[in-house]
Amino acid sequence: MRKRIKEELGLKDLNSGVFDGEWVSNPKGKKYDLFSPIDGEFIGSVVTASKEDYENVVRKAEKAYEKWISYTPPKRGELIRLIGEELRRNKEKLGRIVSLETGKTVVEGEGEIQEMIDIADFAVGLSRQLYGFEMASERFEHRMYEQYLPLGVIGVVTSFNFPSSVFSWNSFIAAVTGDVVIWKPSSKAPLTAVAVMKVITEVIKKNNYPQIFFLLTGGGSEIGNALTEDPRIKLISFTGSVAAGRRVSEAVARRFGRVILELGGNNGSIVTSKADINIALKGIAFGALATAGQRCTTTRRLILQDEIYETFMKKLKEVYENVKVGNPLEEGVLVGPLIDEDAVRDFENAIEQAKKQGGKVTFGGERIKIMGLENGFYVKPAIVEMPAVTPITCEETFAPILYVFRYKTLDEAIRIHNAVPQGLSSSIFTTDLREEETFLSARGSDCGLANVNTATAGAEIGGAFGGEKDTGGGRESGSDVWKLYCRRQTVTINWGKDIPLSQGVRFEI
Ligand code: UN1
Repeated sequence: MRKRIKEELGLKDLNSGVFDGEWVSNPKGKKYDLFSPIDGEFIGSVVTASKEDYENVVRKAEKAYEKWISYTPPKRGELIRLIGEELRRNKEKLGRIVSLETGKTVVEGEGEIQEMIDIADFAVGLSRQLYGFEMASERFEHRMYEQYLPLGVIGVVTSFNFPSSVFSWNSFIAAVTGDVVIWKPSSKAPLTAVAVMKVITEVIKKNNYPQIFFLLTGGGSEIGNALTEDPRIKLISFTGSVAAGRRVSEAVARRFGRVILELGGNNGSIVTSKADINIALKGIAFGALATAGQRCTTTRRLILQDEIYETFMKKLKEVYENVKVGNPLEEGVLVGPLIDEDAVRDFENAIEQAKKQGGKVTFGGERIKIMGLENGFYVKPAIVEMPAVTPITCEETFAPILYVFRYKTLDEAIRIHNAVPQGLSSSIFTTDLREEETFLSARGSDCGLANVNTATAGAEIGGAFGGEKDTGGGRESGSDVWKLYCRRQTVTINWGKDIPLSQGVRFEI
């Protein structure tokens, strides 16, 4: 595998993790070796940014911003279109790098790149639709409207589980509004970031556009903190844990910067006795098992109605029994490894705690060894039946653990559903109009994403993606989220021959 990823990356002589408009040939940070979670094999190294590299990149990014704002939004969109085309050509290759580095299945690795292509298309259309409102002025021969101007240099901090698509959700949208982006990828998935940046920056160079995407690999405590505390970085879009997000939020608020926070999810699906059982089974299995339970949107809690509890659980366990765990590069495998040893330990600890809190593990729940991949991080997905909402079920464990709860009335189901601190995604499986409308009403799901008869995971790019409560309140990707990357300006123009004042105030001189 070692040779393969080096070849696929096209990075034989390049392991720089810093891009300042050019690949910095000798960054002054540390050299990290990366190992695939699939089999523990070495897949490449990356040299991270030092404080000095950081300063250099921020200065270059500020310079790039001065150039970038002289391009009209449709011209900026044209660049994103070219990038989208190149991503289409490189989908398979980049997808494979995602799989090797994060352990995603082949279709999910490619899906990650497809998500980048989709958001590129969206951003191209958007580049001609950055609409402001015009409002009626109370003053004669006056015109009022709102316009959206770019913020400047922004920072995008991404996590390992979506190592490139979340970058593009933020960056392609921000770029058409006129912003310039510094990307700090997760230390667990920097090779994907280097590979993606290599593709993107070559398109930019070939087409004589200014480089507007910059890369700083490095740890959260160095590079992450530097970005967070730097008033030159107008917005930080952060994806990561609740604890880290709280620190980012406080630090950025102190300097009146802006944040977009995409923190933990602890997503629940309610399956009622009126559900189409086949759809529900597929939705729950995909939600709970895809990406080995390492999505922010993973279904972590199943809330099942009393009447169907036993029959549904029996079928669900049959589905789990048939799901193949193993080498994600092999066809037919649906669940690959966890990202690292710590993740396996978190999985085991959570199961232990759930047991202490009255849970019964009725499927899986232990580490497994896959023949030939002994150094990979594989677990058997767990189903844990809980007597009630307990502290461990209020936590997000980034692993395939599905806690199951029993309920009698929909009100009770919604109470259980909303009892956790996180508020990212949710779903209900039912064919009953009243049940689904209740779930979607003000007394229903308290999450940023609410789904009916489909999984908590697998959102499309066209909607605003994000969540409430401890998830941090941020929104990324589609809809009118582009406004978050802009400063809003209210404009008043007097084109008359007098200067009337608002509220009828007179000021005669
Ligand atoms: C994340 O887990 O951080 O909705 C993002 C989904 C994906 C994105 C997840 N489209 O599952």
